[in-house]
Amino acid sequence: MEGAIKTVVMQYLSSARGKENVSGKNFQKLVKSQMGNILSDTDSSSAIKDMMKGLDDNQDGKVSFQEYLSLVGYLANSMSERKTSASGPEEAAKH
Ligand SMILES: [Ca+2]
Repeated sequence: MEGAIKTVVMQYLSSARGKENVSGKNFQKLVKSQMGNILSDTDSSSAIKDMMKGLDDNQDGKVSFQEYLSLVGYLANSMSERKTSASGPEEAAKH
């Protein structure tokens, strides 16, 4: 678990390259390289762009650590719903 948290933080820091935010371009790379199995349309740049717009609370075109964490939280949440749902994808989609 500690290793997983460390990975989450280190991936962000390496994508941010010493800055406080991850640029749109580096966010694309981060999602494509790290979340390809968990997210279905990571090979579509426009889908990632749309996702980034949804995350970008302060609309500065960049992803802050807080905004990144909401994506991580969303993914963790959908993963736990998939694992706990006994009744298949249709039922899970209603939540
Ligand atoms: Ca932002």
